[in-house]
Amino acid sequence: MSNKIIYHHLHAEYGHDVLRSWQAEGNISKNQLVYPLFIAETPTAKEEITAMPNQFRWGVDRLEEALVPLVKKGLRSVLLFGVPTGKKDSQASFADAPDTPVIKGLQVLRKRFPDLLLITDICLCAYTNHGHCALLHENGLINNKASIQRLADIATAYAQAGAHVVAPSDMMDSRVGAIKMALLKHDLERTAIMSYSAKFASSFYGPFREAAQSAPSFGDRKAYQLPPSARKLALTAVDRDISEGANFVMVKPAGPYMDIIRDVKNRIHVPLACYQVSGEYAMLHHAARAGAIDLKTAVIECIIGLRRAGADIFITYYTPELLDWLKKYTE
Ligand code: PB1
Repeated sequence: MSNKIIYHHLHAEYGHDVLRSWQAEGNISKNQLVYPLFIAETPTAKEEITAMPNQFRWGVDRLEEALVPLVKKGLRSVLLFGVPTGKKDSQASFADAPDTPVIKGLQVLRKRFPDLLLITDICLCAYTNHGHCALLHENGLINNKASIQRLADIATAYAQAGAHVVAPSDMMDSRVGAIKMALLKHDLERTAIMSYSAKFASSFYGPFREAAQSAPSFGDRKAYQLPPSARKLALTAVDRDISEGANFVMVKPAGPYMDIIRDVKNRIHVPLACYQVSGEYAMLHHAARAGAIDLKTAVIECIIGLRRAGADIFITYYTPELLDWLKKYTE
């Protein structure tokens, strides 16, 4: 053993919980949590989502029941997904119909929870009869031009119904610019855009597709969601969306893409969201059920990791639990 004195004793730097909080890469507050919420077409519905235990599709008449306990615990933001039952066609017509679940939900939530930030997912997949996130040409290929016009119409309708933020998750080229122009045309410049910019063709969306009944009826989404191997392409997509007017950008999924989160964070000057998707949610849930992990410590560790990677906003189905757990997350 050399007689050299070790001057830097790391244990001294994190032996107390306050010291550990000093070491934390940024704090995590309840304001940074966004809870994805499924709105069913039947007003009185409360439908269990088999693939996502403890998650439900809620009818607009039961949104108060769903959200009062969470708002009391400090929930500040929800991300709304409509789940239409039968009304699907080639133009995604029901997406912005006056009685579509998201518009009805926005009207209820704006009145009942005036302080809640309302974000709406903007996509076509739940409303098209083929389940793709785009309108298609006769030959089945993506009709990008028609798709972004349709997405802009839907975003405008949701903004007019009370959405504070519209979040295009479709991955069509130039949809952010199209939505931005439409919002400005309708004097909706106060509506923010959160773009799902770096969204990958992931295997972790399965439970969501059951929840939202939005799986593609043929093929897959590799033609418009980023390849999991694409690191540079993610940055190009983020640059493009910010240049077209995105106020916030997102990396999705979250856990398997923490390098992308860090790459993007180092590059941009707008808040960065990450989406801990349905497959990540289910994986943690079932691992805990199997006794492989402790759910609370594992979920908190994942969120701390996403914060360390650079995320500022956490879209997670574990929001209800984290509203309780966040008190002492740096232990
Ligand atoms: O939790 C999740 O899995 C989110 C799925 C996500 C919702 N924006 C999309 C992924 C997909 O099904 O391809 C839906 C696409 N608009």
